[in-house]
Amino acid sequence: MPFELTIFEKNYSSWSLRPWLLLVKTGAPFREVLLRPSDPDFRQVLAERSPSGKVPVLADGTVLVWESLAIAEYLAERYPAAKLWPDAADARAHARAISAEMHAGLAELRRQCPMNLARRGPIALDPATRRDVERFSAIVAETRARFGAGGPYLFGSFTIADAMFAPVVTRVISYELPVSEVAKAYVQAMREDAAMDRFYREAAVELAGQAAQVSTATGPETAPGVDPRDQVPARARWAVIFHSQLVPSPDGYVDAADRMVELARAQPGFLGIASARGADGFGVTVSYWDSLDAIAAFRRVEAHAAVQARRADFYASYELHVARVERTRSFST
Ligand SMILES: N[C@@H](CCC(=O)N[C@@H](CS)C(=O)NCC(=O)O)C(=O)O
Repeated sequence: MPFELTIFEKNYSSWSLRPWLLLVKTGAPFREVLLRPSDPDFRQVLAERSPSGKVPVLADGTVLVWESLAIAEYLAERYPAAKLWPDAADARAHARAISAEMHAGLAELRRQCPMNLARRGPIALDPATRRDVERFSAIVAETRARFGAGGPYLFGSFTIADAMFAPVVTRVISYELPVSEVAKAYVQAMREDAAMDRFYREAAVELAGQAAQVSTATGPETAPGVDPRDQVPARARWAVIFHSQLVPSPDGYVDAADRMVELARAQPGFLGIASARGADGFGVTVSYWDSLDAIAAFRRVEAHAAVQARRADFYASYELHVARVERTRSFST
């Protein structure tokens, strides 16, 4: 029976990327179960498939493995020939240390730069995020110098450590993060990896498929931070409608708006966003959520409150409405 790997949408799910890459590297046949937060029975299916209520989850017959590092260890044991850990004991210890550090750390980088494969463009980094980016460069430099001879990956050939850092690699690309030259070369090698490239391509296909089922707001100009490929899922249940008039040349607004969209995307229960703003500074943003709780939780996010505290710097006026989505229709050519 082939493995079954339960994951979320590839464009956004950093945790899904890691075991997916490793499964591809083993060459083992596997069936992918893709869950979308916009599916009506999403919570129920997730609860049935995952003891922790999170993805990824690997099912091997009756054996169920959740947590990405545990899945990686399981695959390394099942497929010794794939050499998912380095052979030498010192390299293996180092690989385990940096993999665990990644699994438990680099939190600010993960928070400020959520994975979004379709995104391109820099943002203003918080000091703590900058430190995480520097730590990434340092890890790559040390690991490549000590163990990297023999190939372009951290330990020469592809290992679990590369899979663990793969989502950081995508963030370096998406947010054009300032990394060292050695780290840049590593990021490029990872992006060119055949399995990684397949993940990017499949993510793009999934996004395009979503776009085909949705209705899209149009306007003279896309608001800052909103990726035009982020579309509104057909089964959204709650909408937050925000219309606003900007003050002339609001200082820092573009970064703040960009940040809000990234934060929203990282929230459980976020389904999509559509936004447009005219040259006169009047704009409408509609975000879609799976519950009122999700909207309330987003309101409580600290960074959100920080932007609200600056609202007089950005807005001459705004109105915000929370509405239930009763029906959705879509059209696309
Ligand atoms: N430590 C876990 C983290 C898994 C995780 O946070 N997964 C996210 C998706 S990328 C999730 O399932 N979130 C669902 C939720 O929080 O409702 C691992 O290594 O697998």
